[in-house]
Amino acid sequence: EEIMTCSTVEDLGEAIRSMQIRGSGAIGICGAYGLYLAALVSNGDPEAVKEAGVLLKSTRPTAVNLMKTVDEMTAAIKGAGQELIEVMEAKAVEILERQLAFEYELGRNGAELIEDGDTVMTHCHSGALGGAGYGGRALSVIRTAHEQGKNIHVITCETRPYLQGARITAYELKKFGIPHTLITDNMSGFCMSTGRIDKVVVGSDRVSANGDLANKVGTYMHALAAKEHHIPFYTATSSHTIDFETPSGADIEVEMRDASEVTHLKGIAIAPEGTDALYPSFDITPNALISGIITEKGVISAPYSTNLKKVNAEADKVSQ
Ligand code: RUB
Repeated sequence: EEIMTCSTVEDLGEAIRSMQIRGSGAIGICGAYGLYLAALVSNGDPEAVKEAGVLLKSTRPTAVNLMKTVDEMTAAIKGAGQELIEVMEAKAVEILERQLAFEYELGRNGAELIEDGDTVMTHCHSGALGGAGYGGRALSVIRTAHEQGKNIHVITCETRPYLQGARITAYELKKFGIPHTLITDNMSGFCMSTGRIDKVVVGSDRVSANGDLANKVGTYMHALAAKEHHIPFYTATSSHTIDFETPSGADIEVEMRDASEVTHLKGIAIAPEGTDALYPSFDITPNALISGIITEKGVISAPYSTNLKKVNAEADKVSQ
């Protein structure tokens, strides 16, 4: 495993932009530690820390955790005085520890939905490297069910064009010793229609106030197929990823990435030169297709507008 070093906030921003660090949980943690890094390299200059927050927030627009952790760190600048470096360090550690605790809790809540013998499909990578600890969000549910002794099998989707499902999810499933099968994204309908999938659990980059879900592009298509085949479709998230400022999925900004990431694979052209291509990095799954939203506070079911608010009322401070 290669270790990458980011010595400046610019390095970190570039690492996020270029997908060296990705997944909503991981980039949220980068928001926190990025501001701590800015405090260190500027020798405790509050303006430099605020600027670092603006830079980091601009790297990827869809995942809300990054916005929230930067805001939380920025709010802590006020009143820090001479102790800015220490305050930033303590806050970043608090945010990381909270995220790990939430991942663990939501994993336990979600695992209750998984039965012995289930085959669970997931998309992209919502896993250990993402959340840094117990298993990210979707993988936390899967890993907890596996560790409870349930005999489960995972179908991981390749996730074109960045192949997170093949490169990272399959790697982590192997590491955790969880039996799995890799499919390309266009095989989920076949697998569902032939009884090969019992449940779908995906991560989330943002859940709007009405329960619409922004997650890696392809998620919507899997949710549609799951609905048609009466297969429960869950997102594993946390109260921090629920964005009450955003009324519905239509209001979520979907990051559009460079089309060359579709026309080229590791620098090799896979389409004729000049081919027009599109790369929406995420898509929106309407709440009607979601069977439940798994959080550290429990599994939330429809009607989401009402039930998510109840969770918010309980989450008196932002959580991850
Ligand atoms: C990653 C993605 C993941 C969510 C949740 O997209 O869509 O499903 O971020 O991940 P990208 P986690 O690779 O473009 O960042 O549960 O690890 O936060």
